[in-house]
Amino acid sequence: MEIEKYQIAAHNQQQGNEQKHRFGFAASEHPQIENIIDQLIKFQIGIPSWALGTGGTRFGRFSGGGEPRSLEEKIEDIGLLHQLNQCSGAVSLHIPWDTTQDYEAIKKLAKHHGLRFDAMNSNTFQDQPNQAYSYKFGSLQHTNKAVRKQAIEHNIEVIRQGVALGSEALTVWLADGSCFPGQLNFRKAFQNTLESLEEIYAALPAQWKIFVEYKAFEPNFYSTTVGDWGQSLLYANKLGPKAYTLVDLGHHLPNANIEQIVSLLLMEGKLGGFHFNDSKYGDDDLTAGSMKPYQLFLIFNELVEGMDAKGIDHATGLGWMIDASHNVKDPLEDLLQSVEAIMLAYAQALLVDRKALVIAQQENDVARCQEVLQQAFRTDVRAIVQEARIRSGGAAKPIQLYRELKVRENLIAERGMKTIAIGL
Ligand code: AFD
Ligand code: MN
Ligand code: MN
Repeated sequence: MEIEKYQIAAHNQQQGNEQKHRFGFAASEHPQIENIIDQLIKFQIGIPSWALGTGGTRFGRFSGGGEPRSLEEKIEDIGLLHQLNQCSGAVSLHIPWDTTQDYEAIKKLAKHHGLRFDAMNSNTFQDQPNQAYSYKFGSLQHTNKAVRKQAIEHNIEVIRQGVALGSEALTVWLADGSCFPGQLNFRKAFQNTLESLEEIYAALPAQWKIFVEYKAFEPNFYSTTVGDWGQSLLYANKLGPKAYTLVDLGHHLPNANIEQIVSLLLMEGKLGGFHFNDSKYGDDDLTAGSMKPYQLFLIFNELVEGMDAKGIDHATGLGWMIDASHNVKDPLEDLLQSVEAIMLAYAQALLVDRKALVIAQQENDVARCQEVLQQAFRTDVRAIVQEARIRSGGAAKPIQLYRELKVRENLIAERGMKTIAIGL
């Protein structure tokens, strides 16, 4: 299914004057509004190929039907999102789940939908059929060199596939670690992982980056070999200038100050990319902004401040991606909500009165510092984000139009009720 431009135009027409009034008010309040709109229009968020189907938990999986059965259908789904919001213009693939035999056809299809290929993801957290060695006790960290070699070769193969598609980054997320005290020698596990990453790093083409994603726990429950941002930064620093840390919002211990992590990684020039999601308890993979919208804003506040301090282009300087899972919502509706929440937080961060904040910080006027931040956070920026979306050809109300056009019903009719997205 594809959404036609005229359907979006008709929907936008039906909205009447409400948006004009709300945006007019916002414009009267914020003289820099056109600048903000330009930045919002440029900002694109990568959709992970694994978030288009029902994620499920280890207890069960309740599909809503019409899930993409192939890489082509995943790209079509992201195309639908991008048509609706005009800011989901990238896809992040997972190999081997999304391996294709016909790169040119996939590139053509992505281009047709206005999508580019963001970071490629390797997978050494599962065993694949016909694989010689098991990853039960880790991959790049493994005590057996043959297992490490197999995992290194897989990552190099992912780079090769990414090159064929025009991607320019590899994200390595390792499930490596240990479940019980004494199981691992931490230093040996680190050294093995570093040596393995060095071999992968050596295979990166000139323009490429490698993102080292960290996670505090799960599937291992005692130690994780890339367990936090400090460990990820150690690897990134040792590997060299093409290596960066990737921050997944769900991969911290409770109450971690993620905005401070982001600020310091940016300062060090080592923040490479983001996986947005939200959580209440752990790596819940919930809709971005659904639990802690203030935290999301504070993270964007540091991102904007830190990127501006270094002259980094907001839209292209970092890899902006979602990493989510959907147990109870329609994955496409959920992704529309996540993208919207990210854009709202970004817009609010752009509104922060930086000069006033610097003065208040300098004067240790703590109450004023909070006032400045919350002035931006409590501003209703929905009309601003909506205006940016409409101007770039998207729908005024993406979820409303998605429902009016009965997109899910159409996908079920096309693909069937019992389909399972590849990889899930
Ligand atoms: C994991 C990690 C990582 C990985 C993904 C796989 O966050 O980004 O690629 O989920 O589904 O939790
Ligand atoms: Mn992730
Ligand atoms: Mn995760």
